[in-house]
Amino acid sequence: MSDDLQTIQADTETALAAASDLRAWDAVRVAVLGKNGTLTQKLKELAAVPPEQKRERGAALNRLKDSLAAVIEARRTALEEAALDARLSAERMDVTLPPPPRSTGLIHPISRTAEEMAAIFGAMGFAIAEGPDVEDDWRNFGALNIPAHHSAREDMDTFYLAAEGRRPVLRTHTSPVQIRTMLGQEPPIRVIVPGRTYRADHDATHSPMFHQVEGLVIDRDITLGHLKGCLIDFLRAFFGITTLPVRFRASYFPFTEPSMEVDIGWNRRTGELGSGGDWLEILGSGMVHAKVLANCGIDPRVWQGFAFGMGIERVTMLKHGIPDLRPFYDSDLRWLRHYGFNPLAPATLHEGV
Ligand code: 2U9
Repeated sequence: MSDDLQTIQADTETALAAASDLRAWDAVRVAVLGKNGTLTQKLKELAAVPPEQKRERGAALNRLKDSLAAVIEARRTALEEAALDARLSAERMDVTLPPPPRSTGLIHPISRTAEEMAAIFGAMGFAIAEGPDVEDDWRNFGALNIPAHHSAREDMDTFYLAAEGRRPVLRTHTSPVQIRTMLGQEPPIRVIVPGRTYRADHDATHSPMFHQVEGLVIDRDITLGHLKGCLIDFLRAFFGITTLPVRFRASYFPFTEPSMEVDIGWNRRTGELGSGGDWLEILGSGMVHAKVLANCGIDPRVWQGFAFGMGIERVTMLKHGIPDLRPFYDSDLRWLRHYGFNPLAPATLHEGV
């Protein structure tokens, strides 16, 4: 091989060895085999070679072209494999590592209770319904058969918002979401409604904003027996006490008839739930009032149902022995570290709640 071709071969091999990534490799390829590459240039010059040398020179150029094309291609394959190896080892995931430390965050007890309720009622076939915090007077009161003279409608109990014509309110319960559900879909209906609610109340056991979960079941031939069975099962699952005593006590709500308050057995002196002979009120319930069904276009002679409601903070305090309501809203990390829940262990019935 002539000197000039040997130089091209040696220079190309040196440059290829120095090319550490595909960009550098491509620059070498273009510099040799590209339109103005060193070897391409030699091929172009073949036309000017005297006829007696042309054959030999042409053959040498072609051999060199083939051999350089092969080494260039081999270098590309090697660089691609190295890049893939580097990516695979950089992206390697050790599935045996422990979960992240707790400093990554904790689930607030209110969220945890709402999740647990969703798991329990979800297993019974309930869906979750949600709605806006700002409601109109009719959905919050009128449709629910809450009469004009009812104390809940007083300014001192309810936050009314200033607006032309109508009087929007911060919902005092999540019940307007059940009104929306009944207006928006045909029975049968089985929903629970978790969410923020507002009342103009502020002391050690009342906050102007608190959380409720309410439930609504509408179907043919629903009886008080369904209400009792559903709530007894729920309370025993939620508090994790299979023998939890549950008592239904006659009461009054404008939106249910008959209405019942539900008590669970506990020990007033020690605060322990499940035994002790004392009773603690835990939620309200009843058969949906025929007028409320009719207000939502549902024929009470065909469809009946039951409803219930409870305060999330209250049941959370009882379940976990939290003595004071106020720190629920203080965002104090020391409190959250004590009462918060592991975000990587979500509430499921399968693991127990
Ligand atoms: C519709 C029909 C009926 C929801 C119900 C209660 C009883 C109740 C309170 C418990 C403590 C609210 O957080 S609390 O202050 N709730 O006692 N709620 S029955 O009844 C409904 C709701 C919607 C359409």
